[in-house]
Amino acid sequence: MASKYESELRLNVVAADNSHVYEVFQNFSLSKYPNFTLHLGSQTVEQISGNTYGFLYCNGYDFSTFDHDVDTSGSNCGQLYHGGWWYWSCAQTNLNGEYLSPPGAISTHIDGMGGFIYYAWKRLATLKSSQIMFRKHT
Ligand SMILES: [Ca+2]
Repeated sequence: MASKYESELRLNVVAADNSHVYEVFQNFSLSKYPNFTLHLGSQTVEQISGNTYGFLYCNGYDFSTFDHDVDTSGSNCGQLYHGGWWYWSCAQTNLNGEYLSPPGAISTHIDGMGGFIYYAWKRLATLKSSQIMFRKHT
């Protein structure tokens, strides 16, 4: 069951060179514990062209972690990708993946896929920061 209030979600992503993009979705909600299924609703701002494998492709999936494997892969995506995320099989957006300091390099995990990445935008280069913000519609 989705939350009672629907919200707007904004995702900000910053690359190693400080370039940044954001995406906005309307009618975002999460289902309840334990799976926290992601419901992104409709996308109203898309700054990453050809967003295949972006955040939108996590829509409808459960939040999967190494100790709560509810992704659709036969593998344990949380363990392989070093994060918890709305993995499907597994994902090319890994915003809880390995953080490298300084950012920009490629993670050694799963040929780079285990890093803090947004593949649709910067491929395997690890990112500097990301934020997910949401607010209720009033
Ligand atoms: Ca799995």
